[in-house]
Amino acid sequence: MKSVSIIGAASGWGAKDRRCEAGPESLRQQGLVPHLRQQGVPASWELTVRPPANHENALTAVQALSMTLSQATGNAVAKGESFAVLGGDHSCAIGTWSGVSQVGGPLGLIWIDAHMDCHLPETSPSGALHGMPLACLLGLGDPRLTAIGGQGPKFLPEHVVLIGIRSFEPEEYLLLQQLGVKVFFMDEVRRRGLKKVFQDALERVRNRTAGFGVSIDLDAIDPHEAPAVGTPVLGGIPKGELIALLRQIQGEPRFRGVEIAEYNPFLDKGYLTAGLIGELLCSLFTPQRFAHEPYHRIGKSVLSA
Ligand code: HAR
Ligand code: MN
Ligand code: MN
Ligand code: MN
Repeated sequence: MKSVSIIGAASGWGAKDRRCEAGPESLRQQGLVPHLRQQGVPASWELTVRPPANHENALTAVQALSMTLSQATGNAVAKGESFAVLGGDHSCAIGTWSGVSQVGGPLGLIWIDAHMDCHLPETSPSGALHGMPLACLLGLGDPRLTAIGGQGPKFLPEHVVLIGIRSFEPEEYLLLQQLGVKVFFMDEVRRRGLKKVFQDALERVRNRTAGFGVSIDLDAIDPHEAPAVGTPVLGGIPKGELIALLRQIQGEPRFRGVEIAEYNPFLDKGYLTAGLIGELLCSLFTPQRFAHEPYHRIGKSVLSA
């Protein structure tokens, strides 16, 4: 099985609450890698990327981080490894997928989020960059961000699917509709069940693509089960359902990697969200012959120090 390269994206410059920048280091100190290895996942912590100390503003911070991050994911995929990018706020998606898109053929993307993250700077109510990464990846937004990993869109609209959406502004939905990107709202997930929606999503991202990835914003999951996020929205996806479905991706030869964003350790309840991140990674990467055990913290929490 492919080895899994873990890449921390330690930045909160795309969010209002910047403390999610502590996410990757917190997960590392809580023993995520030994846990994954115990579960049979050949994971290693490749590197943690950070914005340079001397950037001018949030945009140049995200730009610099995205450039380094795109090289890291591009390298992992070029070496034939799987990857897991751990945020940090969700603007890390610009770097993650711009890097992957440089390696071989059109790419599909399943975007699991409470939000659409498809604002332009002109339409964003907050100005926060974690509300814009999907637009950037579709080729729209600040040219300093859309140029990362080469000019132009990194995905064709028909190869992108959103799941779990329940908080958005009309402008970003209009943009997705104009582009022809499929959105599975939380209402539909509840009505038809995540299993059917997920099947539809997989079909789209596998259809005429060379590979596909999954971007998970933790706020897609119900905040009772994933409290450690900066912008929680009630009525999310039950974590058990998502874990069960991610297991299906395991055998997919064209699955490239995953991104899990928005973990803010200062907002966690005990290890609820940290544990969930371990579970999500195991569901994607644990070989089927291993029993799937709950996450036990091995290291020390940065928070209890
Ligand atoms: N749509 C809102 C904005 O752009 C809220 C974005 C919230 N951020 C996220 N994105 N966590 O998934 O300001
Ligand atoms: Mn979100
Ligand atoms: Mn998001
Ligand atoms: Mn596990």
